[in-house]
Amino acid sequence: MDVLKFKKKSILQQLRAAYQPKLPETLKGAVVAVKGEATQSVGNQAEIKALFPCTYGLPELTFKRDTSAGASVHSDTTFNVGVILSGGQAPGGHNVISGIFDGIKAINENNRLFGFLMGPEGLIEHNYMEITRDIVDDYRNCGGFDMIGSGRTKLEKPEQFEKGLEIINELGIRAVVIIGGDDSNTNAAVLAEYYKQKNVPVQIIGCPKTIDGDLKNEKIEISFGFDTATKLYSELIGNVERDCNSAKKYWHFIKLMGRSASHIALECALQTQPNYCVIGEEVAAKNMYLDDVVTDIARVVAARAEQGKNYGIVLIPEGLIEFMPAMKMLIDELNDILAANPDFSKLHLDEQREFVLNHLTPNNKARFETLPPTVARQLTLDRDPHGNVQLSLIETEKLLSEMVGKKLQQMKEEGKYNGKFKRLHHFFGYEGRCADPSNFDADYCYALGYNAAMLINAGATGYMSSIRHLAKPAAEWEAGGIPITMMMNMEHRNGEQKPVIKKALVDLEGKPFKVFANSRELWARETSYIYPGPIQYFGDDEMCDQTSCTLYYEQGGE
Ligand code: FBP
Repeated sequence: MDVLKFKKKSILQQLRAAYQPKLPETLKGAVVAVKGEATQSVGNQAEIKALFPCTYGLPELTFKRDTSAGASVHSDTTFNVGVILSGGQAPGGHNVISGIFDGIKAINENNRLFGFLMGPEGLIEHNYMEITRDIVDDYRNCGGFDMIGSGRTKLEKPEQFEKGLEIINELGIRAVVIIGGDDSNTNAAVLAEYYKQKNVPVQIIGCPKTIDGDLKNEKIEISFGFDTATKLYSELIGNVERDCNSAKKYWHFIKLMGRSASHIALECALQTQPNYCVIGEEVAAKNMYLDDVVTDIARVVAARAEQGKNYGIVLIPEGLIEFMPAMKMLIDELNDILAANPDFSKLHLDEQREFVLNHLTPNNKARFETLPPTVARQLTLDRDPHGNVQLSLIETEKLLSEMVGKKLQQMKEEGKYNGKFKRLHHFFGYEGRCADPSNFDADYCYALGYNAAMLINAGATGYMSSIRHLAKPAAEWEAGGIPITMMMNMEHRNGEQKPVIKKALVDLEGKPFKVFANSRELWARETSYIYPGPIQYFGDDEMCDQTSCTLYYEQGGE
């Protein structure tokens, strides 16, 4: 056997590369941009307008097919484009890039695409590569961000914008597409404003990316990556459910990624029907303390034990603790302490704890002291460059299961519980972010990228690429651009009030939550698990093109 003979790609990868993503009919040819009314930001209008004098109030753009005689997408003018992948990985990033590539090439074959390496840092440090057809073809419909890499550097300072401008000018770049979440698209808006104020002819276009699903609003129906990541987590949860239902001896506590919002947990609950799922937004609305959540889970465990079922599945959103008002106050104060003391991380671990205890106000100090030391320590880890707590590093699943165990012990002593409670922990997060995109994400991402190319051609800047009516077949999707300032409000970040894109949290009045809330008591009592199985890439459209339950219900599904 030739030991040196090894495969470069799996059979699935090879077959998947040949998949042609579906493009909305509107984008299959020449387009005209129809302008809507002037827009307003979702909050703090006066402040946002003052901070973005040149890009505030822009009209929404909707593309229509240009059916006039001789209309063509081709233009004789050539231009170059830069692209940045920013923040956490999300399935479909490579398809956004291939969409941009095909879009600009449809406009003029001589247009060129440059990828800045390892996120916004690549723009500032002038690390880039030209993305040629061979490279694009190698990554079509593949997961990951490894074509150019990603990073979390925050683009916020004029020095960074000026450094970026040097390389933009050197490469003759007319527009930069920033593919990122709410923070990265906030940066895109700031950058667009900066260049416009300086009268520099560089356009900035954002693309909505994040598995968390919290970058959405009336105009951006979902961020890409959510569909694939939740399908993959649901497959894994389904497998754990089946194992659980086979052995009937463990309670599985599964933490799911998703940062602050609980969209991922809710979607996975709708797909898999676990015995319990915590929704952070509900915890906040009901002003629940950690002990209230623990007591409720213990109630379900005890009720199942009465039926002889000493097993079950609990889903926990990674951002849960931020939703508990008392914990939120503690985290906010810790954020400010850490922001004001940049050398904090250089202290020895014991000194760090001491430092924090000396700086917290009395109520927060008391709260901090009652937390298990590992969790307390995890709360003081470095923030990300946007000032966010690194929630993925906090072991909420262990914290909750430990506390539920203690509560059950107490109930046992009071004669209110007589079961067995063996627990296991899981965290599903990173394994979902680089999966090969589902057909939905492959199509959606390609359309977002292709549409970004059309926005550039239309001269737009400070806009987010928007593809709408996503519950319909891809051919009927609507394409256009939404001014990023329209999604912004002022929030407290890193000890200051900053303009940021408003995060979308789970709407407790929305249909996805209502469907869940109406079923959860039944799922708690009866074992009603659903095993969704793996993402299907080939087969009936009905199976392969399924959208998420969240999108389905949000768009009127019954
Ligand atoms: P984005 O918001 O940048 O898309 O990142 C999402 C996310 O996957 C969160 O769900 C998670 O908390 C975080 O990234 C983890 O960040 P890191 O990759 O830096 O560990």
